Amino acid sequence: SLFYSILMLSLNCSRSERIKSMFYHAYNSYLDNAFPYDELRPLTCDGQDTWGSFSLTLIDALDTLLVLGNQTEFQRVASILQDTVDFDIDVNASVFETNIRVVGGLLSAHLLAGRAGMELEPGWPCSGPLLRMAAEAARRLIPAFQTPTGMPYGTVNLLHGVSPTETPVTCTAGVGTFILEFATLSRLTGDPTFEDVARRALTALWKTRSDIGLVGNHIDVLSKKWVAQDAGIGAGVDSYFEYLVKGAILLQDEELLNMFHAYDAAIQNYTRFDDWYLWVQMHKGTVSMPIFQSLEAFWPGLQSLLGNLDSAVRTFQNYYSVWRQFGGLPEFYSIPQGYTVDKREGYPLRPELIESAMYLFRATGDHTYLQLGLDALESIEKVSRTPCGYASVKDLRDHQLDNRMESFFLAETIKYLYLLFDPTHFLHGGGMEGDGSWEEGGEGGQCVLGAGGFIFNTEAHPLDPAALYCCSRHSKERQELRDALLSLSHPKKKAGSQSKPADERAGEPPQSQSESIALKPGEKKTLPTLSCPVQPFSARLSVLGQVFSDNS
Ligand code: DMJ
Repeated sequence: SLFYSILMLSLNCSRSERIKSMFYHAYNSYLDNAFPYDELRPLTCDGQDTWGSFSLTLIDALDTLLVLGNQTEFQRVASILQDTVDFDIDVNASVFETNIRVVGGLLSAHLLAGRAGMELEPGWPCSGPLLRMAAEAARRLIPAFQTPTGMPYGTVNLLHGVSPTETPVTCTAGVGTFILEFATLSRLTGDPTFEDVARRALTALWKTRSDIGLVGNHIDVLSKKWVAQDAGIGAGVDSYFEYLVKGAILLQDEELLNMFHAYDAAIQNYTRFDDWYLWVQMHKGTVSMPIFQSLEAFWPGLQSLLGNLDSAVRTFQNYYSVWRQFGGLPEFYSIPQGYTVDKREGYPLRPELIESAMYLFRATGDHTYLQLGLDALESIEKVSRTPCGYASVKDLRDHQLDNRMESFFLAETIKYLYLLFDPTHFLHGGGMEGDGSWEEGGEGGQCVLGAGGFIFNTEAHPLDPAALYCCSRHSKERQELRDALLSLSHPKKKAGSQSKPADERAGEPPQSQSESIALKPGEKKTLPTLSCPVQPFSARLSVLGQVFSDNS
């Protein structure tokens, strides 16, 4: 009824205001006490560098400012970042984290700059200062991909490239979580390098799947040997699957979707029990860890993007029951025991369950998902709020806190919460629905932007498929013109014949051998230690006293 709709609208409005005030409490505190460090320390009220030295929280939070409607602060911060952030630094950075948070954050800010009322240079969205910054950051990551397999190292020095002592062992997500940002870069700028390396890594990873169609958790990027052989959908793997689905949607790429479907069939067959997903040995399919990890809570949302609503809804219910038990999602939850796992009782303010709630509410309209949003709002306020921000929960059983507020709290958790309660937000897409659903861009306003919805990268940074299409079209037209002119001056040279598609190059040596840090004859091999963007997987496995290593 009309009364009910008005009531819901006003309730959602007051929730939106509460979420905004949460954001500003944390954001202002970061600016006042932690900037230019990467993160705020909410208990000691100061800052620290964590994933590099790039004022990470500010980059990660930039597009959230616009999501909350704050154009002026978006403009101010965008120009501060242009003036202050320098990637020419002697810092060892995670290739994965720098990509999803820094490259992803800058790309989405670039794509939203028009809506933020920024002065746009001619040619936007195919050029612009934030796009150049994103490309600069990504260029610093490229040396990591120069391995014989094309799979990247986990860490790269932004100034010197990959250290000769760097471990070649990285996690699956660290290999397969680039296609969204790198293809966006390539298609906006016309430089194919980024998309090529991301595709080469994806192809190489695909070829390493086991006979039963599963991938493990950590791989040696030089030898292609699986070092940790647990297959599942959580830590170390999660966003690989996410990027196959979202890459397929963003790029209209059937090959990526087919890869996902093949994995999904094996995942459903071997790892799903009562709509929970367990960890299994990648070659045998036998259960290795009957555990739910909080990172896995993105899965129902991903399934809903594919239209698999029934199973998504049931899995969400399982995960929501864990949230209700603890007022948050513990990092690990033992399914048979129905309880947290030793040393993994924390909740570092992660977004995944809220993210799934947002997708499922959009898909079903069921108010269960709003209820989860309310629960999250209440418990984060009650347990995590400090005078100086919001603190990660060290232990959900006694509400001890950690002196850490990860940048994804402002980039993802708050953003998804806000979007959950604002179903007509322009980021939900849907043509005429919502305020400012689309805008004009490109040279001479020839592109319609935003009308096809947005795809969120794994750090909740929205990317616009229409911008990719628009800029590819322009660069194709320019290329055709160049080729036509070239063929007039060099009639024999066949235009466009110089580069092979990335998948045909899979398995070939890296293009730039001089920059490769692959072992050369006579060089000493360092023992592989595990390297993962989240936490060493060995540590998590040792919780159960089970480490699967390949001795064959
Ligand atoms: C974020 O950095 C990303 O969502 C990533 O995919 C997983 N970990 C955090 C949030 O939990």
